[in-house]
Amino acid sequence: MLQHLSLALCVVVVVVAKPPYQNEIPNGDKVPHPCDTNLVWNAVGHGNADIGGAQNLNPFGMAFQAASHTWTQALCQMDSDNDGFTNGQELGDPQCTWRAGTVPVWPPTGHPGIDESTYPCSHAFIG
Ligand SMILES: [Ca+2]
Repeated sequence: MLQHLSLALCVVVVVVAKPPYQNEIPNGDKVPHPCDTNLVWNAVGHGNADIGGAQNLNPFGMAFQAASHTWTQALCQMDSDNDGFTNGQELGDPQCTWRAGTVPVWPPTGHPGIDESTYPCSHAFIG
């Protein structure tokens, strides 16, 4: 019984915890899942939609880390996942004018760390 309660609490913590850098990139809490745009990829810089941490960074996460976790012109203009769209275009900041604490002008159009055209959606929810 105690094990079940502990597991349940862990699940609640994972679901409730807000990724720490969501507010440091435009639309960080609205990035669509490449397999289902009704779902949000919460851990934008990571290979798993909902699990962050220092490991399992995707190409955007590595670039964001290299930029000291700051939305810079260079990071905005970079195409981290090589899908033909800049990080700014995918996150709804095509002009690279967004600053932390402001509302982005446009909604996100894709995921900056995942090439949607090659993402294996049959394994999307395994991580
Ligand atoms: Ca993408």
